[in-house]
Amino acid sequence: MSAFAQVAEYSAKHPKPSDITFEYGTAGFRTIGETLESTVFRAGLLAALRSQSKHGQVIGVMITASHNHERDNGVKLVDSMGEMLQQSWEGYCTDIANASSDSQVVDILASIAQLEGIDMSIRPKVAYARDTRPSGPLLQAALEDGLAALDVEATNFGIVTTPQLHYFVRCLNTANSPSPYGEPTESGYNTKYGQAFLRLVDGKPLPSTLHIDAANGVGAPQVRKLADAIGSPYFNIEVNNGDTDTLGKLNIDCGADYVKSNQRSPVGTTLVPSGRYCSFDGDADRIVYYYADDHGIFHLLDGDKISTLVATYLRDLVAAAGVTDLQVGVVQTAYANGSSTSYIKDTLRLPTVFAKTGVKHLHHEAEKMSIGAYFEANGHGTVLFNPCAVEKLQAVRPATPAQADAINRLWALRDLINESVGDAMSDMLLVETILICKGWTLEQWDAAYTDLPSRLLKVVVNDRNIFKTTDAEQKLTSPLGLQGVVDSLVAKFPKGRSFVRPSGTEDAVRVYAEAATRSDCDQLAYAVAGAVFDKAGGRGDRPAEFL
Ligand code: G16
Repeated sequence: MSAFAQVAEYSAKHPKPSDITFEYGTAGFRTIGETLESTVFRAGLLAALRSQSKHGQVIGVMITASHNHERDNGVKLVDSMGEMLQQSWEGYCTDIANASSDSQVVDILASIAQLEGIDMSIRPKVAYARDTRPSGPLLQAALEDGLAALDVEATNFGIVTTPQLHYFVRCLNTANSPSPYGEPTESGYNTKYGQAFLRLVDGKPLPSTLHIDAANGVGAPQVRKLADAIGSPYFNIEVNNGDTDTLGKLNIDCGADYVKSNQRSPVGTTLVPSGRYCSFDGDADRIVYYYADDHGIFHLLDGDKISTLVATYLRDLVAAAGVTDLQVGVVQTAYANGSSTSYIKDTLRLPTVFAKTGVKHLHHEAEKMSIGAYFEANGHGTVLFNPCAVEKLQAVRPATPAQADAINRLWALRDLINESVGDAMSDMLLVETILICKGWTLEQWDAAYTDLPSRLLKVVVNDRNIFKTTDAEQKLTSPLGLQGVVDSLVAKFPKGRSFVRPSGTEDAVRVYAEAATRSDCDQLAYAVAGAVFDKAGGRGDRPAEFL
């Protein structure tokens, strides 16, 4: 009997909407939740094949639309070390999602199996989870049909954060290796990161309460469990926007994306000077911090500020450990504030490279560095220790107690960091650790450099696919002539910079601008957004002019 004998029958239960073309974008498929049934079913089939192509290793499937509106949902595959799906497979995902008939679904599976030389006798293994969205149960049922159609050994991790699923996949696939990553359970996750945190902060002065805006998403219950597991005044938190039961609240006027884009505190949070605040996004893979100064002015500590804090701390520890040939590097995207890039290059004197938006792109660049810190300005990122760096650290024979302490701290930091993907909870513990060890307030952290005023806008257009970019998405090659308009607008403003790119997670085009002053920055951002709207089929309201 063919390995695909049952696929057509199951597939018939999940017909593809004929009027939608799906694309595996920045972080998998994302669109209106109810339209994704066929796509999620087919993602299950693909996850099975991917597992077989990896000789039966576990592949992850996460059902989430992260920072998007609650009506959206999405699905992405997690590769065997907990990293984003290998890019050569993204095309397969798009192809199968768009197959127009059940028999075509089977044909595509057969052709991938042949192209990849897959041994169909291997029993596939898939681990899956979802976030709190209302369309989650429907899509989970579709996924389970896809897994049943290929007789997958499946593990349901329930409702967890996206980075927790990445962690579970890595744990499962390293369980019997010389370096197991951890126990693939929620409590294993909390114990691993919680214990590493306590090892690093033990004996230091206690920090004040951290107020966490959980975007009314899955991060709320999970961070409470983490706090219970840590059970120490070193992690004294208050969770706001933690309502996952009431429909219509997820990511609305709260969460990391709202705070970063609007540069203001989330709903329900009144900032008090010297208070400490952070926001997760809806699936807790991003984090930003913020505070109000003595005049009540809001200040954002975004992914750029996190990467500079972390890179500085790691650089100093590596130096204290006496490891001379270990270089800490930083990976950023075009959204990185110009001041952060200058600070990394000119003050920290660390190498920095640019990657396209999407942690999958940054991750690969960071892998090339000895210790690579990658963060998007939106607060999504982590740190990777290259295997060569690990070997070098293992080879060090400390000559002084200070050197031994630095090495111990580096090992503990590695245990504290979720190396599979950006993780709001693990990143939060990392930031907390550094602030506690340095005895810093958020204001002291912020003092390293001053951001140029920046603005991120969304423009809805008829067809975002006409937008093509080059140079790490900093220049448009299509629509023809639009980049020239952007360049001429940028030239009018001191320290002006702006770029336009199609979103890979929302049906919109993103416009970023920065300039020397807030007024110049906003004028530039709205002028560029207006040009995009006028010249590339803007829909709805034209971006409001800055007054
Ligand atoms: C996802 C990706 C991020 C990316 C963001 C926005 O985040 O994982 O790397 O920066 O989408 O992408 P785009 O500008 O293409 O829409 P999340 O938190 O939504 O999973």
